[in-house]
Amino acid sequence: MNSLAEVVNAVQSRQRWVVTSHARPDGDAVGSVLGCVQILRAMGKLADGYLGDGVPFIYRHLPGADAIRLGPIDASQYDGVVILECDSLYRTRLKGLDGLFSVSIDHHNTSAEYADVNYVVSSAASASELVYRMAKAAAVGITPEIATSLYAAVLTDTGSFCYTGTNEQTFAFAREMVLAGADPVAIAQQVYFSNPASKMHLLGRALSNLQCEDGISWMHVSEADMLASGATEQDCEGLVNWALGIHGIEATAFFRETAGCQFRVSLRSKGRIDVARIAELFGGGGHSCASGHAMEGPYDSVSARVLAELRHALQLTAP
Ligand SMILES: [Mn+2]
Repeated sequence: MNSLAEVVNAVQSRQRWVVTSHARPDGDAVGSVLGCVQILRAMGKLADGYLGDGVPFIYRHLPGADAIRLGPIDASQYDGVVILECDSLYRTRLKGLDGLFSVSIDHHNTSAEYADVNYVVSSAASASELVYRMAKAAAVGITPEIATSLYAAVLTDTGSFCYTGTNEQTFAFAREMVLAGADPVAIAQQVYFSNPASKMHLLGRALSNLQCEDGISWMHVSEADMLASGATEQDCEGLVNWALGIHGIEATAFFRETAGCQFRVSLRSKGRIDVARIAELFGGGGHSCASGHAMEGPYDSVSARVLAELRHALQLTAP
């Protein structure tokens, strides 16, 4: 892994930057990209933010969100790319990045060192904390706009400071952001109390098929559920957490049908089992407490394969 100084040097020595993150961006992806764009500009660089799937509804109020581009990228217009929160270029689902000098900043413990410069710190609770470290190392002052984006990122990536990995460092970072002008109440209201109604209708459908068994819970939404709720892909974000918040449940799986017999699987754990390892078995990845992957097959066989792995992991870690 490279040092923070090497990251700053790499940025200083090139002028025109793409800043991007993974497809189906979450709050950390959006907030870290927006903050990083502002920080690079404060370093005197040209910087443009790209997200292949655009900015989800609940993050559109963040400063600069309306200037995020969808791609494809014209590599001749840039000298490098900062990739946040990705274990490969492929995760961005953006075309045009291949030839560019690349800097990877990530906090996933499954992250590979695929870029020219790699700064991966799995102890950080959000990628935004690492973006902040870069700003400090480059002596960039944190404006209220940067603070707002980076705070929204850590707020959402820690599940409002609840998930495993949240520690005093996380609160110290959040405090810095509030001191720099982030308004925690306004940000929380925009992110958590501004859901489209379709998301709540979809949640109702998911909860109506919730199942629990010996420490594991699971639920699913079908294409028909999506249609009946008027829901979009981004309405699925976070639904998985509802099935984890049950007494005695250690891990949960959320299955979403994306097309006939194609599923997105989200896994969550309270900490006893490592769900990143399970997602990796199916070609995905993530954190020990939050991971995801894609699978093919009828729902019954897809869910049976995932639940078998969860049961196995629970047995191995039985107290
Ligand atoms: Mn993250």
